[in-house]
Amino acid sequence: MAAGFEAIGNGELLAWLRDVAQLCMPDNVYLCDGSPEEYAYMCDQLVRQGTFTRLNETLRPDCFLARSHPSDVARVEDRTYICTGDQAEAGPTNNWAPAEEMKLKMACMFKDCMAGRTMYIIPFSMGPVGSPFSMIGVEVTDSPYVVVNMTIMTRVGTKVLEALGADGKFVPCLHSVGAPLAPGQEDVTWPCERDPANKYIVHFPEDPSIWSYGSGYGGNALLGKKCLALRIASAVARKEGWLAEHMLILALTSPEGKKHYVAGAFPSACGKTNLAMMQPTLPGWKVTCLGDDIAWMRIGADGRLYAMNPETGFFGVAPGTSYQSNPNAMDTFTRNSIFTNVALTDHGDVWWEEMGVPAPAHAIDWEGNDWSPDADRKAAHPNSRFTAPASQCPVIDPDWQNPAGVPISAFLFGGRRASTIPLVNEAFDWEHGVFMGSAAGSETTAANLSKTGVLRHDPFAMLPFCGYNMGDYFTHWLSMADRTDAAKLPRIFFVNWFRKGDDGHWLWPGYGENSRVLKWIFERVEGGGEAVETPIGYLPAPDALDLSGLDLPSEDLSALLAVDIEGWKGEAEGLGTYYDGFGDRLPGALRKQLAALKERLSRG
Ligand code: SAT
Ligand code: MN
Repeated sequence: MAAGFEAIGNGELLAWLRDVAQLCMPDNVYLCDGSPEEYAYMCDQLVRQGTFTRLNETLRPDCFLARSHPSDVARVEDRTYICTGDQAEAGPTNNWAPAEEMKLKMACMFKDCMAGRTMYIIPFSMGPVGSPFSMIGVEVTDSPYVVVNMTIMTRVGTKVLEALGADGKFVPCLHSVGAPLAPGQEDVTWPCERDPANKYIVHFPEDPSIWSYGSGYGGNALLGKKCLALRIASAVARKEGWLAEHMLILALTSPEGKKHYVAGAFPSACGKTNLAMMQPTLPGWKVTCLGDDIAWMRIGADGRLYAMNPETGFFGVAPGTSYQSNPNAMDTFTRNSIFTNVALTDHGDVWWEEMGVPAPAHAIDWEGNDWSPDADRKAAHPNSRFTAPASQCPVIDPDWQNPAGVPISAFLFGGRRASTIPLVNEAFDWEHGVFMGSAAGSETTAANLSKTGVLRHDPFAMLPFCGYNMGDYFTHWLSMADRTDAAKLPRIFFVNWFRKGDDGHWLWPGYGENSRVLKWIFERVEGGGEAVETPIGYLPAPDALDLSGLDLPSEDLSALLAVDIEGWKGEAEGLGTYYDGFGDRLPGALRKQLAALKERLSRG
C-alpha cells in the first residue's frame, strides 16, 4: 500500500484497508489528512476533471458547483438495506436481505470496481474528536466529490486516526460510485452506476459496517450522515440506552434572556434547516442553531436528556431557500461551500427557484443546458443541495460542539400535512408523546428518488433511517421514561406548518412566524401558556398564541387550531392498520394509546 500509512497505527484498520484495496483494485490509494490544503487541492482537481465549476470569486469565494448525473439526484430508499441474520431484527419498514448472502453479493459488486480510479481513505469522527460520545468511521471511496463533502460535513483526517489509536473501534464504510475505468477510457464528470437496480446502500448493524455502491449523491454516498449517524447509530443507541434521531437542535432565548433547547424531528425536505436557524419575527426572541439534521441524545448526570449534533456542516435543500425563508442559511453559504444541481448564472453565481431574486434571463440549468425563464422546466433540481460549514452560520450556538450536549426542554414532531393535523398540539405525557411520534406522517418529498406528494407514515421522521425493527424502536423510546425521572424528559409537541385551506392556500405563513408557536411551547415548558384539553392533546387556548403584528384571517386561525374529529377518526383507523404491520413487536402501550384516542374522539 502507498506511502503515508505510518499514520495508521490501528491493526484492524490496516487489515481492512488491505482487503478493500485487493477487492476494489484502485490505481492509487490516498489517505486523507483533513487539512485545508488538501481540501483546496481536491477542489482544484475536481475543477480540472470537470466535476466542479468554480463560482465567481467575488460573488461567492471558494464555492463550487457540481452537476450530478440525472439518474443520481437523491437518496434511493428502495435500494437501501438493513441486513441482519434474522429478518425480524430489521423489521417490516426496512428492506432486508440475509447478512451473509448480501456480503457475498457486495463482494461481487465491489470486485475491481475502482479500476482506473484513486481509492481515498477518509477517517472521520461523528461528534467532537476524542469525545466518549463520538463514533469514528473510516470511509473508503473512489469519489473525490465525497471527500470534499465529507470534509465539510464531518471531522476528518489525522486527528481522527490519533483518537482511534492502536486498538480503537471504527465503523468500516466502503463506498464506490460503481464506475470502473478501462485502460485509456475517458472519465465522465459524474461517474455512477446508471441502472437504479444496481445501486445498493447496505448496512450491517450487527458488525456494524456499511457498503454503498453505485451512487455518488448525498446520503447515499456521504456515509457519516444517514448511514452511520442514523441507521447504524440508532441500532447502537438502542443497545446502549441512548437515542440517535433525525432531529434539528435549536436554542430559543426569550426577551428576558431565558434559554431553552428544542429538538425537532421532521422528514427530509420539510423545513428542518429553516427552523433550526430561523430569524424570529417576534421582537426580542432569539434562535441559535446547534444542528439541522441529526441529534444524538443521552441522559445526563442530572437526569435530563442532552443532545449533541454529530455533524459539522449543513447539507440543505437549495430551492425555496431565500432571504425571506432562511436568511441565516443564505449568509452561511456565501463562501467555502459546494452547490450540487442548482443553476449557474452568467455571472458565475448560483440560482434556484424561490431564491427570492428574479430569475436570470439566461442560466445553465442543473443538467448543463441553456435555460431561460420561459423554459417549461425547473432550472435547479428540486433536491439540489448546498454543503456549507456549520461554523459559518451567523446564529451558530456557542455550545454547538459541546461534547456533553445541551439539555433538551421540548421535542417537536411534524411533517407535511395539508389537512387534519393542527398547527400545534402538546402531548398529555411522555407515553402519549411517543404515540404521537409513532403516528407521524408526511407527504413525500424530492429527497428520495420516488413519487413526491404521497402521504405515508413516517414515525419520528425515521422511516428511512431506523437501523432496526421500528416496533423495537417504539419500545426503546417508551423505555426512556424508565431511565430517568419522567418529569425531567422533554415535553412533546406535534406541529404542522403545512396546512392548506380548501382552496389550496397556505393557512400559516411559516418560517420566522413559527417563532409564535415556539413562544407558546417555551411558555408551556415554563409552566405557563394557556391550553385547552382536547381529544388529541393540549391545544393553545384561543388567545394563547402571540399573533401581534400578524395579519392572519380569523377563519384561517380557527382552521389551524380546530380538532377535526372526523379527520382524526380516519387518522386513527389508518394508524391501527399501520400498527398491525408490526405484529407482536408493537408495544402494548401504543395500542392502548390508540384505543384511548379513539375513545376520546367518539366522545367528541
Ligand atoms: O441526501 S440526504 O440523505 O443527506 C438528505 C436527506 O434526505 O435528508
Ligand atoms: Mn435529513
